[in-house]
Amino acid sequence: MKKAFITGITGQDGSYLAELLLEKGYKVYGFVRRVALEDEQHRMGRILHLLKNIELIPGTMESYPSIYRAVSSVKPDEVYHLAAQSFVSYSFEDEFSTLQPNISGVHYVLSALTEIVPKAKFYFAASSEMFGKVHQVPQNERTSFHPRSVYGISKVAGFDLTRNYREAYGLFACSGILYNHESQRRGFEYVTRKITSHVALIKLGLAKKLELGNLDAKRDWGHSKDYVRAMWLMLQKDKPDDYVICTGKAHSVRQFCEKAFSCVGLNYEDYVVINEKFFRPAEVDILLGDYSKAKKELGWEPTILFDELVSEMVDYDLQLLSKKGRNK
Ligand code: GDR
Repeated sequence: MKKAFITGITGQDGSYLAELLLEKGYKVYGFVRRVALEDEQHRMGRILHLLKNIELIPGTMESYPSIYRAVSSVKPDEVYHLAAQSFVSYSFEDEFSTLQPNISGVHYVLSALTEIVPKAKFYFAASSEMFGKVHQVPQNERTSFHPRSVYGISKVAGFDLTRNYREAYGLFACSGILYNHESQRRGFEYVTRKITSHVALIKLGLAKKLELGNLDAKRDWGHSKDYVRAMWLMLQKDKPDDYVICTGKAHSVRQFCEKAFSCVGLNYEDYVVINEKFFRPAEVDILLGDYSKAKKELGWEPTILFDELVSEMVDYDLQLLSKKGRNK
């Protein structure tokens, strides 16, 4: 039985990836903060249904000995490094708690693998935020990086570390340059879930308005379930490489609002209010990817596109809030 080790298993992608790997017959190990184990209902929300079938290893990404011990005890065949401070806005508020942990996290995992299981396959969650102030539209694997936040800078460093371990030490190390990917398991601070949860609140009469920042930013939004499949496919190849994973279609935050409110028969213009506090000091105006390489070499294509993604999220939030209302 193949063993997979996932950091960030309690997050959106970690939970979908764990489901996928269990379906494929893997033994799945998740590296989690000790506090997550102590506050199971709250922090494990996305993986509560999987807890019987996976093994959790407590530790911290900030400690090399902690990661070293976990890797030594599991001796994984595949490692998916998803853990990171991944909220871009927060990286402007506190640069230091994003840059250093995000970079050392990937470095520690790479180093531990090289020492303990040099034949293990490694996946790094890189990001379209590395393209930042884009040098071309659409972006592909050859487009140069120009990150616009400390978060983006940390991902460029992680990407370079991953490539360097591949080239210098022969590690099977891949980076997925993933564009924004969402789902009903997305955190509420990201713009998509903020919008869909407010659409539900407003529809049910529990809120009156939705405060947002830049409505003109454009993103290439896909579904997390599709994107975790791409992660797995990368590690099934004979040779490690880096891949752009996206849908090839961009929409603005405004269009996301328009679609989400229209799902419940409302007009976003009646509810959305601009608040300067949600603007970023340096914005990424447009991210649009080209997934031709992933299609050709991995046989990967997105199956859930914008309209379906938005309706799924709105429907889910409506159900969730209606259920909460009934249980009060
Ligand atoms: P992003 O996601 O920064 O692209 O990173 P987010 O959903 O936070 O922002 C997307 C765009 O929406 C604009 N925006 C707002 N964003 C938030 N969060 N809140 C608001 O009120 C708001 N109003 C407008 C933002 O300015 C931005 O342009 C996500 C994360 O998952 C990263 O970890 C990942 O690497 C990238 O996607 C690819």
